[in-house]
Amino acid sequence: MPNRSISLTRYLVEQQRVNQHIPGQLRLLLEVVARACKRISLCVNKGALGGVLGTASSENVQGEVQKKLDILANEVLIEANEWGGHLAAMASEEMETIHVVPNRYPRGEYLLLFDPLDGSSNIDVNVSIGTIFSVLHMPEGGHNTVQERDFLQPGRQQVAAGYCLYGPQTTLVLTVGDGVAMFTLDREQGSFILTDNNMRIPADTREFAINMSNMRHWQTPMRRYIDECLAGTQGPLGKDYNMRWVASMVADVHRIMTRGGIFMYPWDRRDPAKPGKLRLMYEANPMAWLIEQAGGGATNARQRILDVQPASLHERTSVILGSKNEVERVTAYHLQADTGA
Ligand code: AHM
Ligand code: MG
Repeated sequence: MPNRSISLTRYLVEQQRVNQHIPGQLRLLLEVVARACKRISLCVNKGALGGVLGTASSENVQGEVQKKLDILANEVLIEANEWGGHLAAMASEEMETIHVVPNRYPRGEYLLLFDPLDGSSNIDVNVSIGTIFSVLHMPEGGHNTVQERDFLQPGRQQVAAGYCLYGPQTTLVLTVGDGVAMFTLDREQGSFILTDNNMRIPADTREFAINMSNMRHWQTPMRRYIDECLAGTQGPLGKDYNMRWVASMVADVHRIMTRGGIFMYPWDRRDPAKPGKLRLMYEANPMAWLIEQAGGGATNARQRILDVQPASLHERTSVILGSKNEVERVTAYHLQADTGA
């Protein structure tokens, strides 16, 4: 049974006492994000009764039609975070440019990036969705005015990252660089309660997650790996695989955080100019850090995601993450193909 007395607040205070790496502003930031996620969770739960389902009459910067909940979740996160004095600016999948904290509020040291409602295609069909967030420190020698280039830091420089999954339970999964902790929302108490203080991903797996309908568009090394998985005990990997695809990265990653597996959204030929579907700064980076902190691996099929130097806020990337040995295998297949080995 979980120890019901450890709330998110207590966890953060105790982490600060032991490890000294959660300064006051960062703790406030994480509590505010968690509070915003609670509000989003309530909206998600109301569904049609709250009038939150369906499409808004707008598109985001990626040219994707926005859902009402995408916009609402974005507003909840901005309103909750802009007045507390802990942030300098925010960036979101749903906003073309950065949102600098208005002059009427004090500015803090941190930058917050988020995908307010990930897995939007699942909203109206009542399947799990989530919020993903990443926290960076303002670069040293900071500028008087915050600019987009302040955000363009490689993922290894994140100071906190997490996601909140709105599923049968609402769970917040968080890292500040000292392992991964999971909190479950207790709706009666209205608080997130620690339910796993050390999530670990097994190095091996028999479960993969990929949108198989894109198979004909993949590169050869990607097809090779999936062909080998499908060949099961008869093939070179010598084991039978299971497949899952929720089409909500948060839900797919959470399954991997819980029982292992490999998640892949590779580059494909549908739109060759795009390096992938998922966004580096507020989807791939936070997930990659969480996965690494839990003992897994995360690459863009060739390079560690956390080492990629971002060139723009909404940059896309291929994503291969999860159980370490399997991620290394897929990455090695790509590198071998590149060198003609
Ligand atoms: P979104 O941020 O617009 O919701 O898109 C990201 C989602 C991921 O959660 C998920 O892994 C992927 O897109 C699903 O893509 P597809 O519909 O191609 O399977
Ligand atoms: Mg998303």
